[in-house]
Amino acid sequence: MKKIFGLATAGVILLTLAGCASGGSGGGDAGAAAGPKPTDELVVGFAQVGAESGWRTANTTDIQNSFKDAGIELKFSDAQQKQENQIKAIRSYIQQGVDVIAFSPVVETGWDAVLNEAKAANIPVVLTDRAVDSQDDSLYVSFLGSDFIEEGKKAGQWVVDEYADSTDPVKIIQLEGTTGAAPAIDRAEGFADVIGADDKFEIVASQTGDFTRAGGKQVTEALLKANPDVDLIYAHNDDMGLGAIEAIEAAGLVPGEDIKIVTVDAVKDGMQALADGKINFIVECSPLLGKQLVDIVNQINEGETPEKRIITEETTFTQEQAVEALPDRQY
Ligand code: GYE
Repeated sequence: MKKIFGLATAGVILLTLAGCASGGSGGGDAGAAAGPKPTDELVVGFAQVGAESGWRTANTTDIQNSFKDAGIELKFSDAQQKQENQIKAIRSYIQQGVDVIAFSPVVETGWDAVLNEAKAANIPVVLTDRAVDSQDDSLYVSFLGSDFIEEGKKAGQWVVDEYADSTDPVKIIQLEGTTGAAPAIDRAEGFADVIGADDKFEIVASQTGDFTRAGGKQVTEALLKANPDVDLIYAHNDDMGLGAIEAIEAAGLVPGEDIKIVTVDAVKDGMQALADGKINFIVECSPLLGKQLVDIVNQINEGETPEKRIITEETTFTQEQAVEALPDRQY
């Protein structure tokens, strides 16, 4: 009985909100049809993955600052790496009738239902950082973020070059990102593609550390026991690489020498470890997506069509390059 009442109440609230949206200057298409809204009336809902890594913290800060600078209201939620929390946040943004919803999908699958709800409410959705694997690309306006396959390839290419003169087998441990997340899937794929050309490279173990430092440490501790003769660790982000450093040192070995480490991200702590010789190579993944996201929101408001795929520009760092870049590194 209570449940039925609750549902009925929710229905009334939804209807009321829908009424407001179509009656006022409106969200989504309604806004575009009526002409652009003044910037200070725009409201954007952002559903963040969590705060699992240095990258994520830098990404959150950059997005919040960029919207503040642009004078656009940003509603922000942290899903603590749980898809159900992100779905709840997106539903609440739909109910509130925001003008644009942006989110970084924690995993690739399982978004069609909620994205169809946003579409039905005429609220444009922008994907930032991570992709969804939906077949229906009308469910989002634009996808802004890195090419993770390319990042995996760059990591693989460094490994191939580093061991070019070696004929011995090269044993590799892979620390994977969050299971099912686009960067975990694609960074594994790009890396495997490149090292696969030579069968001296062998991934002896591959396990998720959930993109966290604690996860990287714990998994490395366990995997080192089973594979004491490993040559290299490929971590899908800096934080897991930093966790691996702790585990390697605790095992009485020297990170960067006894066991080489390649990571992705190039956040400050990672760059420091690279400059200190504890990491050997970092593939950059830029978390600074805020300004481009503001641009996309403005384009939508003006009734323009943003590019469907906007790829972030990024580079790579050797130990020497990290020493040079560190003093100016903002995050
Ligand atoms: O590499 C990792 C973070 O999705 C690109 O998520 C992002 C990844 C980033 O937790 O550090």
